[in-house]
Amino acid sequence: MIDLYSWQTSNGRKVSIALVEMGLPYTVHPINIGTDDQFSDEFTALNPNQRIPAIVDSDGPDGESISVFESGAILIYLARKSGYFLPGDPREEYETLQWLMLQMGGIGPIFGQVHHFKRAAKEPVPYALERYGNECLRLYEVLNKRLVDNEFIAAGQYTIADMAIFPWVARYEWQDIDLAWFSNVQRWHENIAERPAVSRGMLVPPRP
Ligand SMILES: N[C@@H](CCC(=O)N[C@@H](CS)C(=O)NCC(=O)O)C(=O)O
Repeated sequence: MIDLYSWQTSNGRKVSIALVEMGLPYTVHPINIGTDDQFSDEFTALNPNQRIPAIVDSDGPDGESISVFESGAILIYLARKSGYFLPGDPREEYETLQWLMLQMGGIGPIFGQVHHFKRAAKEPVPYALERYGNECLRLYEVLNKRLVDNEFIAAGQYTIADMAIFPWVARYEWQDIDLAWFSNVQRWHENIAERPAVSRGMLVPPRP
């Protein structure tokens, strides 16, 4: 059994989408980041970086319990455990991992800054809005070009790279992005959003 420590955010949703897609049984433990649950001693023991998501799998690779934090590492862990959504062919595997890393190192951090400066900053910071807004647009263009001839992000199939990127693109309204500007991303977004496992995973943990 897998214990999932998460909240309904883009990084949390990547992992709940993956768990549902892979059909892995799990128990969700809400970590309300609005009330600072991520700083509790219990959660800090799981993730010293004090950010959701984290998982504990009582049946790790060696049969012993294992805990994993960082959503990208968790996605790789779950894909390897289930045998789904990370291709076994090495070329396809690296193609998937490079797009996953672009999400982890680029899309997530940049879109996160856009969300912060557009929605949460105590005062408008024009330079930050321009810098992160431009980089956000550039990343949408990278995705749009990638999806011209590709139904999915990597390896010609639905993978953990799609699961990682989807919840960030799903926040396009927070970024003041009109998906019609990026027609290939729009098509991809609609396609992924229609998956029943994605709809379910997006709602984990249920809001109080
Ligand atoms: N690189 C980390 C980022 C995790 C992250 O930033 N999580 C956010 C929610 S999306 C969080 O826990 N924020 C709480 C805080 O900032 O204190 C991952 O992908 O797991």
